[in-house]
Parts: sequence; structure tokens; C-alpha cells
Amino acid sequence: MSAVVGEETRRGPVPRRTWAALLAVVLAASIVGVVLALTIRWFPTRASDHGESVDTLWDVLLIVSVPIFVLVVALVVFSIWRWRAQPGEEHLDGPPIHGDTRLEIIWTALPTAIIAGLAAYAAVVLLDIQEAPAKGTRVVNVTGQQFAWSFSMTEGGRRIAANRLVLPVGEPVEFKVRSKDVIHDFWVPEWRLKVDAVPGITTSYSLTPTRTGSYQVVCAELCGLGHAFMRQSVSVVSRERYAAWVRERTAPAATAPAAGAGAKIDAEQLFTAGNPQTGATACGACHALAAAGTTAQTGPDLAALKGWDAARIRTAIVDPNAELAKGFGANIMPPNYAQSLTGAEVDALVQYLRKSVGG
Ligand code: HEC
Ligand SMILES: [Cu+2]
Repeated sequence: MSAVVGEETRRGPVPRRTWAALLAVVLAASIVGVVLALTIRWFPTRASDHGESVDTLWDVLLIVSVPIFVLVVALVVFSIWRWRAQPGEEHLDGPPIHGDTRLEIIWTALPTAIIAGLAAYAAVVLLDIQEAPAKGTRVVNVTGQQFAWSFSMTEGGRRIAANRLVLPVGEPVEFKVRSKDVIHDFWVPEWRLKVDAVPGITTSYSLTPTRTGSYQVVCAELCGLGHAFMRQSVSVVSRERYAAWVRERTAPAATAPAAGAGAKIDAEQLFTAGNPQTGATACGACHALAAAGTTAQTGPDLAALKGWDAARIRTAIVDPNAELAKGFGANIMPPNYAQSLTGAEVDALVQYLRKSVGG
């Protein structure tokens, strides 16, 4: 029973001095931890009017939670060290634990107060963000569909549909988000807001883009095999450039065919990188093609196209569900290539594929 004798000394009450030292360590580590946490750049550049309140909320969460994390870890490590088993004690039970009402009240009330406080603060931020948009705010319809986003808006009485979103800086906009199939989530990290696109209902949020630039529209809800490729771009431009874009989009005889005829199309580039500007997802993200050096297996290896004529390949690209490759499901290949690629680009891809597979 020698172990019990050792217990008397080592397991007695912890001296005040030790508690004080532990507290000092916790305080110092908390300060270092909070400074470190606030120094890290957690998010990309802020580009909407709501960015600041979201980032401040995040900072407050860090300031509150880092010391709690440090305290819990310190107590665990201290307990492991101080009350560790000595050789020969492996089969002994620890002493029975009796309640300590004061301690129990403290460790219930304190976390409750902290959580309630943070929840109230978060609710205030959320209500502020969700404030109804002013009358006359520009509305952009956002539609998610496996695996692409499409956008539409009305300018000067005309509807503009696009696979790439263009917006003027400094003007409020309300997004009305819908889905044609499964749940997606409309997210532009730089704007800090996101909302689910849920079939059957319309969700929304409003913000004012505060910074020009090109940002990614990301689907933030796992929506199927092509989810990772469900990325498009949004360009926030000056009001003048926006007006020019609208004119170009609403002009009766679009200038697009002329531009398309003039520019040489790089089919291999289209295949491996797609065109984020128009919302055309890279084919190589899903298909293996030896000539392009891609190895993805979400879709069939396109070596299978040997012997296909141009028309059949063309249909496979613009109407993927018309004929399904054996062993592959429907609705995986994006259905929007007829819109996100020009006719000339589809032709170039068809030629490129025929040449690549030798026939
Ligand atoms: C998100 C993944 C994905 C992307 C991106 C994608 N595909 Fe597909 N593709 C598939 C799947 C899955 C199938 C098989 C089901 C079907 O036939 O629709 C397929 C089928 C095909 C077929 C028919 C092949 C066969 O053996 O029947 C062709 C041709 C094709 N894709 C070409 C392309 C081209 C060209 C692009 C780019 C413009 C592209 N795909 C982009 C997933 C994708
Ligand atoms: Cu998704």
C-alpha cells in the first residue's frame, strides 16, 4: 500500500503558488494566441459593404475562443502531469469524486453567458446584413443547376442573360437565388455572404460591391460529382464599363460574331482550362484525353470517341443527356455548353477531339 502513502503528498491540494503559475502561463499563452489569431489573414480581400461587420464578428469570436481553448488545454495538460499514475498504480482506481456545487454553478453559468452573448451579437450582425434592400435596388436572378450558374437581370426594360456576372461597383444589388435541381449555395468569398439555392423556393441577399475586380462565384454546397467545378466569375467594374457592357448585351446586332470570327480559338486551352468568363467548365476537369494530358475520371476517357463523326460529338457536348455513355449517369456533364461556348468554339472542340483520337 505504498502507493497510497505517495498519494497523500502528491495528490493533496494544489498549492496556491502552482495555481498562480498556471494562471500566468494561461494568460501569457492567451495573449500570444489572440495576437497570432488576429494577425493571420483568414479571408481574401474584402469587397462588399457587409465585409467589415462579418470580419469583426470573426475577430470577436477569435478573441473570446482562443483564451478558452488555451485554458482547457492547459488544465488538461496540467492534470495529466500532476495526477499521472506512478509505476505500480496501473490497477488502482482514482479516488471517488464528490460534487462541488460552487464550481458546477460557475462552469455552467459562465459558458451559458458567453454563448448567449455571442449569439445575441451574431443575431444583431445578421439582422443588419439581412435588412431589406431599398426600393429600386437592381435585382440579379441567380440560378444554380448541376454544375453551372446562370445569371439574368433587367436593364432599361431588356432582359440580359449571362453565364458571367458583371456588376457596377458601389451600387446595391439584390440576388434572388434559385435552383433547378438540387441544393447549391451561392458564394463569393470576397463578399463574405452566401445563401443556399434551394429547389422550389427563392432565397436572397443584398449587398453593395465596394471594390472592382474579378472574383470567383463558388458553389458551397456539395451538389454532385461536378460540384468542385461549379465555379464561375463575377466582374465588378466601374459604372462606365458596366453601362458599356449593358449596351453591348442589349444591342440588336451583337458585335460578338465579328469578334468570334476574328479571334483564333485555342481548342486545347478550352479543353484544359474552360472559360471562366463565360461559365464554360474545363472539359479536362472530368475527362481523360491523352493529347491534352488530362487524366480525370468523372466522365469517360475520350479515347472512346474514335470513329465518332463530328455531328455525334457535337451533340454529346451541347446535349449531354441525349445519349449517355455506358456506365455514367445523367446530369453530371454541364448542360450549358450550348450557351457558354460559341458555335465556333464547339466546332473547334469537335475538330480537336477528332484529331486527338485519330479519327
Ligand atoms: C462535370 C464533369 C464534366 C465536364 C466538365 C465535361 N464532361 Fe463530358 N461527360 C461527362 C460525363 C459524366 C459523361 C458521360 C455521361 C454523358 O454521356 O452525358 C460525359 C460525356 C461526354 C462525351 C460522350 C462520351 C462517350 O463516350 O459517350 C463527350 C464527347 C464529352 N463528354 C465531351 C466533353 C467536352 C468537349 C467537354 C468540355 C466542353 C466536357 N465533356 C465537359 C462529364 C463531364
Ligand atoms: Cu455544388
